[in-house]
Amino acid sequence: MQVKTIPTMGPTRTLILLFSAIVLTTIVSWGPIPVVAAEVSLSYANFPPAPTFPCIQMERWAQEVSTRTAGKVQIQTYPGSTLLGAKNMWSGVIEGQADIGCISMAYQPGVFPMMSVFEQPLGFRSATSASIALWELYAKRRPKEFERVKVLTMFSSAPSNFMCKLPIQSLADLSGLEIRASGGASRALELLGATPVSMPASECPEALQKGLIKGIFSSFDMLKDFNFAEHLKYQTVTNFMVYPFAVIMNLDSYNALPADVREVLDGLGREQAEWTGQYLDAHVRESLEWSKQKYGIEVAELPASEAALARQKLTVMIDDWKQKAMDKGIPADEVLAEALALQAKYDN
Ligand code: 3IO
Repeated sequence: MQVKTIPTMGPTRTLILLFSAIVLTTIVSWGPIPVVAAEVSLSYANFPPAPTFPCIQMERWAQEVSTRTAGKVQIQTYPGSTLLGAKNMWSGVIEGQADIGCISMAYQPGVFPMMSVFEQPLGFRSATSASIALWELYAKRRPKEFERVKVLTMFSSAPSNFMCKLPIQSLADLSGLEIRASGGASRALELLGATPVSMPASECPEALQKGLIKGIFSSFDMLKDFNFAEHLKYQTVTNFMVYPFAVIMNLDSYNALPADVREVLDGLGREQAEWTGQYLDAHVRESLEWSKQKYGIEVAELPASEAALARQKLTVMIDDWKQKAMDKGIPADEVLAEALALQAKYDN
């Protein structure tokens, strides 16, 4: 009887095969070796397009958080309403559809009875001073209206001005003119005799294209970042008011973070407000220069007598804000006095 013997490998071949198997298994199971393993990944939603200042500050913040946590935290950014849009940002973050989101307070009238003092015609002269004042008032007062979220930072637009198809040299020129604004700024336009058309900044390009509006009342960064200088040739400086923003985080997402990470986020609040204000003030100058060179825009001040008349007409807004705030139990006189004291401190 013949016994068939199974051919066996020599010891050298066995070792080579074993070694190859170990190397292969290692490569397959580890994958490409990462530089640092991110332990936490957070989504950050924003409504306007990537080149605009709310998204520029978002990228800067994401980078800072990554650096300061040594790569432990990675932020996935979603500009241009790709995760949440202007109108569902607030509820979307509260519900956890995004961990972090950027809101323009003017898009939710009535929701922020205290911090909407910054939507009133206080006459801040720069985004830097308004942003620091906004953050400091928030940090001091911690208003109830934000208690369902973690506030990571706040900042404001630069002062609002008219960007228009027609020159505006007087309040008479504004009469009945369809101008886009939002929140407090829309109320201001109404008091000045214009026809405010309220919508988020992200909807302006379409409204302009369709001819629904003749101009926009907001800050001059938009001339370049949305290319509005192409169609809105006449700029009128008013500096009546700003648009306040907040960067908010889902409470459960924040509370689930390790303590050292929470400390990094908390430590960035005021710094980010100041960084954003400074970036924006410089960018407004750049935007105006660019718009002059490329499209030959004209920039004029509202004549002093008209500006004084306008400010006079707008004072009723502050009384209305006070009344609404007091109805919600807010010490409106104190809050307004604090906002004005911060303005005096940082505008000079
Ligand atoms: C703004 C909003 C998104 C992108 C650029 C911007 N520049 C000024 C604002 C202020 C604002 O919220 C608005 O609606 O005009």
